[in-house]
Amino acid sequence: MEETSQQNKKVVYSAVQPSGNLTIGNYVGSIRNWIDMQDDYTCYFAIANMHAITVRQDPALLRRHTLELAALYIACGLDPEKCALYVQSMVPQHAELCWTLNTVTYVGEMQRMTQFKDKSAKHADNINMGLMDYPVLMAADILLYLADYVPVGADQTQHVEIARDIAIRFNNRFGETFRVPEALIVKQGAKIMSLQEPTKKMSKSDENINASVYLSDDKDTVIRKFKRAVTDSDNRIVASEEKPGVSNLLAIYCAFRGCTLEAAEKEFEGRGYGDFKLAVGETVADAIAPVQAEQKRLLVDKTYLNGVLKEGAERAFKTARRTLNKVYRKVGFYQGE
Ligand code: AQP
Repeated sequence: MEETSQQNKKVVYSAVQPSGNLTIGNYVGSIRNWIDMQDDYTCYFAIANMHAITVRQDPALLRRHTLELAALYIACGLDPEKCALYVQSMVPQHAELCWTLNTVTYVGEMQRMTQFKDKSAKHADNINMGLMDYPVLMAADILLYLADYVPVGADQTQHVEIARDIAIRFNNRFGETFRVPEALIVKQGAKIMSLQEPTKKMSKSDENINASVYLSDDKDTVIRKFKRAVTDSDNRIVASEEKPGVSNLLAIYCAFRGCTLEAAEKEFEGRGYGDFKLAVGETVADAIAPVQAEQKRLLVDKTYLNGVLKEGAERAFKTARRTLNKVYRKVGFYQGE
C-alpha cells in the first residue's frame, strides 16, 4: 500500500467473528459489500476472535475457524495487498483501548443493548462481563483506526450508534481525538432471517442447522434447506409483513440475483412455492460454489495464510499504536519522558 495515496482516503473498518461457519446472512449483509471498497478506501478487515469468546468456544475450533475465515475473506475477493486483513487478538491495542473506553461508558447503556439481552437469554449460564462489554470492544475496534465508515448488517446498527456516542463523549471530555463513524447498511440483504423462524435473524450459532444456510453447505444441502423453509398456506409469492417466510426468501433471491423485489415478484407470479424455493436454492448454491472452491484451495496453503495475517496485523498495529498513544496522552497516562 502506497503511504501517501492512503492518506487522503476515507477509512473503512469491519469484522466478523470466527464463531462458526458463516451464513449467507454474514455474506450478503457484510463481507460481500467490502469488496468494492478496497480501491477507494483505506480498509481494515478483522477476524474478531476476541468478540467470539464472549460466548463459549472450543479453543481448537476457534483456531480453525479463524484460518477458515481468513481464507474465506480472500476467496470472497478481499485482496491482502489492498487492505489490512488481520486477527483482532494479534493487535493488542484493541483490548487496551477497550479498557480506557470502558471508563467513559455506563453500565446502564450496555444493559440496554439488544444483542446483550438476546445473548444473555440464549446463554443464561454464561452472562459474563465480556458479553456486556462487547459494544465497547467494538467501539475500540472502530475508533482505533479512525474509521469513517463501518459496513455491517442491520443487526449491528445499535453497536455503531454506541461507538459514535462513545467517540463524541471522549472527544468532549478530553479534546478532539476520534473520528465519529457512520454505519453503512446495504439495501438488499441487510437482515436475512432464519429459514425456520423467519421473524428471527439468521445466525451462524443457531442450534437448528436447517435455520441457516452456511457458505460451506453443498448444493444438495442448500436446496434441501430452502425446500424445508417455513412459508405459509396462501401460495402467493409476494413480500408483506404477514408473510415473513416468503418475504425472506424473496429478499435472499434478490440479494443473490441482484434484481429488485418487483422484478422477483413478477418472475414468480402464478408459480407455486415448490418451484420458487427450488429457484432460490439453486441461485444461492450456484453463487456460493466458486467461493467454496477458492476457500478450499487457499486453506491448503497455511504458510501463505499465516503470512497474510502477520502482514495485516503489522499494518493494523502501526495505526492502532498511533491512536492509542494519543489516547494515553489525552487521559494523562505517563508514557516515559
Ligand atoms: N442474518 C444476517 N443478515 C445480514 N447480515 C448479517 N450479519 C450477521 N447476521 C446477518 C452481519 O454479519 C457481520 C458479522 O457478524 P458477526 O460475526 O460479527 O456477529 P453477528 O452479527 O452476531 O452474526 P451471527 O451470524 O449472528 O453470529 P453469532 O451467531 O456468532 O452471534 C455483521 O456485519 C453482521 O451485521
